[in-house]
Amino acid sequence: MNNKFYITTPIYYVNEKPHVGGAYTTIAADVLARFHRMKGDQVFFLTGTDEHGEKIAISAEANHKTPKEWCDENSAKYEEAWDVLKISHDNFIRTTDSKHEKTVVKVLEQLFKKKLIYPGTYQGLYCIDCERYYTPKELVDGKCPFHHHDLVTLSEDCYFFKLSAFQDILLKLISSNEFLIEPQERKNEILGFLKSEKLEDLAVSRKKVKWGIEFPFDKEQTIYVWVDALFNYLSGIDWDGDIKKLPKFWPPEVQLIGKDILRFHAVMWPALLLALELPLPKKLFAHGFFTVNGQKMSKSLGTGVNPEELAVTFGADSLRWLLLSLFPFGQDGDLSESRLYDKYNSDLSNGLGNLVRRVLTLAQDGSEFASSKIINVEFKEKIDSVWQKYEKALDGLHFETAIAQINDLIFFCDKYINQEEPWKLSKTDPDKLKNVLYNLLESLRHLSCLTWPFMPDKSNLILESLGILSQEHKKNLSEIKKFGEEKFEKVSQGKVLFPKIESVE
Ligand code: ME8
Repeated sequence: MNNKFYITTPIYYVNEKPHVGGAYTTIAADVLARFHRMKGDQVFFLTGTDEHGEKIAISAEANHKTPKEWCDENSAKYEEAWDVLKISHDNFIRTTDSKHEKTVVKVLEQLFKKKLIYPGTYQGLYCIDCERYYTPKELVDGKCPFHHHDLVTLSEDCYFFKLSAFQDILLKLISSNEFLIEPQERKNEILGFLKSEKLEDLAVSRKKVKWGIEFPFDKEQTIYVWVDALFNYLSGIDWDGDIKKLPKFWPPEVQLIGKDILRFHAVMWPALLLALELPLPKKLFAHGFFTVNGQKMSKSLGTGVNPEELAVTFGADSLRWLLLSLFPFGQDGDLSESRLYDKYNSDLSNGLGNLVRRVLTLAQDGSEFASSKIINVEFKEKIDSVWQKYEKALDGLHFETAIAQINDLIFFCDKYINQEEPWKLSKTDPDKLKNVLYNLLESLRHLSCLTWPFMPDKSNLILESLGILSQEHKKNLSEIKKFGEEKFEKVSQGKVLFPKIESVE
């Protein structure tokens, strides 16, 4: 039976250009989506753009565009960037899609009927860049903790959602892991927050903000952009707002986010779902933040790195590998250019690329060992153990550990070649040569499958050189993982997979 696997990324703020932070989350989600497709699961992978709010209207005006034109233009840039990065999403949701807007309105109508939304007046400190109010406690030196500028005091009539009613149930569901938050530090952070502060009701409408979905029972107001945005996770799988007709893919197996938007996803979002009596996502995983060359990456200050430029330097496949290999996924880290170059040369050019070239050069004519069947037991055991650790790592979202397993197998193969010295065997022991090469070719096949979720095109190039591209893609994972049953009748050299790149510094 195929398992269903629904995975989401945040929807990216359309006022910004695609940045390497968003690329990081989306590549990670894509690797998981591809890994689950390889396992035979029924995957739905959702990403998209977040398109309402005052800041967007202001930028549109400054660019002499209507807000919708501005959103169309910028949203297309995300789609193009995700194309370059080989993101295999099943839907790209935009919060200006009319289907999405209708779903959000229906949600609010139902919450109103349930008396979980009521009118009132809100006064607070508002950050226009975050599109949210802050409590005085949350400020850093009296300023926005993210944008470091002063906040404006706003007072307005609005509608509130009874968020406070969900404090105890959230505490219970999070502590018991029924709503799983990972890594542990992030779970502790949310539990600490829920234990120490009383949840305030949430203002879910804005009078001041004109570029938004019209509030259903008060045409003077628009729906708070975060409530609008969060429901993309349901409208993106075709939910029309009817709580009796849930889409097949709900709830998600994993929602991936960066730690900056943890509270929205760990408190506001599950509370809204509980209010509608809908099942909660199974797992929320918040990854770390990275600095770039030791500097804080700031999207609003325009110091974000353009992922498409990095893809030109390293190639999209390699960039996907490099971004996920630099530091453990849940932790913070630095994305220094020199480390990217070093890692490219060590893992890819000198590692995988060099091994593939070595083996294919030695193998020249595949027909000789196509059906050679003397399997090296040590090899078989190594490959079994690599697959086991690799799968465990990806199930736990430890991308760097899965990559380390692949590197370990490359090292193992290189060592085997150095020990067996196959270039000498053609004269001394041609039968042994066939077996040595068979084991190596079979290992290359495994390596190409292990790298497939990370580097789909490079993986296909290896399979093509091995002459087994189309048949390999027809296999399920348990067939892929077998050792010694493949035949290699049409081995060819192929091109250099990872040409050396010199740092420009
Ligand atoms: O927050 N390091 O969108 P967004 C790692 N629209 N990840 C980073 C990063 C960095 N330096 N900078 C950004 C929004 N990210 C909302 C989401 S969801 C219903 C609405 C990643 O475009 C991180 O995953 O400002 C962050 O959560 C995401 O980009 C979205 O940023």
